[in-house]
Amino acid sequence: MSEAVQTSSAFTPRVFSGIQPSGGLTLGNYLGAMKRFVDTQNTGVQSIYCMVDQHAITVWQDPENLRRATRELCAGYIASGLDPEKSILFNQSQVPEHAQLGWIFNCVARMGWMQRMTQWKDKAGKNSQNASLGLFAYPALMAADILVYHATHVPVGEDQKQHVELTRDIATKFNHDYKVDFFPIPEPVIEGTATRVMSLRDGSKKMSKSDPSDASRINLTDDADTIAKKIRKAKTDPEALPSDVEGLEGRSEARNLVNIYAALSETSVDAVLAEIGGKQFSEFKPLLADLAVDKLAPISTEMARLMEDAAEIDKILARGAERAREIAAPILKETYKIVGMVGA
Ligand code: AQP
Repeated sequence: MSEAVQTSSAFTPRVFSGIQPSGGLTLGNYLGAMKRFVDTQNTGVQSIYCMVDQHAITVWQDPENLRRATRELCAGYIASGLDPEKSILFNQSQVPEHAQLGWIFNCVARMGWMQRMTQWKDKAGKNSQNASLGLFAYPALMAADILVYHATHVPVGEDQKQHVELTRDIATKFNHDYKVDFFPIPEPVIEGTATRVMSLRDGSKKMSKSDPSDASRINLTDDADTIAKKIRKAKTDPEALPSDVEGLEGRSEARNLVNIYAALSETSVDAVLAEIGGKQFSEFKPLLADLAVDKLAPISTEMARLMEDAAEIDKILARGAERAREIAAPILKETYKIVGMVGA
């Protein structure tokens, strides 16, 4: 078991995380989440990975696209190295305990807590009156996603840290209000050099599947030429690359490309800078493009192969949902008893 998932709490270590099937997967999802899920799975700790389709519909999703994106995400998980026998892979809507516990957490979480969520502010923007109620309540459902498994560790990118902190607040308030020690207080696991992969067009913005500019991101389904072209066109500055980390200060685009290189080659930023310090971007970008193609092409080829058999993917998801329910159902039942719901 890695150091990151060791715990001193009374709860058995268990990892939960999810990704929204809200469009194509990006290099940000891969480095910030999927690659790390695979590393965690390989430590042997019980790992549960979800395609959070109920989160995805908090903003409009075309039904056919949602179906396809859910299967594609499942294919992406497997192509990245998740083994559906070792890890539990399923889509959220097929385990109703998430939404059931989510309702209880809607009654535990406070309006003020939700209003402070930066993702709500960013996504709802100035038009919050027109945003869905689901988008506002999203973090309470995310708390249920985690706590319905008594998960103790949540590997996420930097952008999800605040939501995991809210999950901790909800678990603490529930335990306090009902005078129980029922829910664990889960830890966000945010580690590595790529916890926040930035847009290739703007080093101050997160790389995101919903960014209107396709040039801002590398999609896991991009072919080698597209990857090379996007990296070639990535925004940079006119200076040569520095030889130490201090030299990246104030150079967000340069930092981003170096971080991506370090994460893909599984080495430190220091080691990368020792190798490439002094080079111009015109020399560094082809190295990065070759590395990205090398690492991502096998994933994209395997995803395409898996996508040819939708029935097989659906079978994997259905089996995963069954296994997930075996854990979630007794925890929800116990929650209902604690809350005082007759019949539980
Ligand atoms: N750019 C990123 N860098 C590092 N980690 C990232 N993650 C997403 N983008 C980056 C991590 O991927 C996991 C799943 O995220 P998600 O797809 O469920 O939601 P998101 O964070 O809102 O991702 P997107 O791409 O920005 O989706 P849209 O555009 O639909 O909102 C999380 O662990 C996240 O941290």
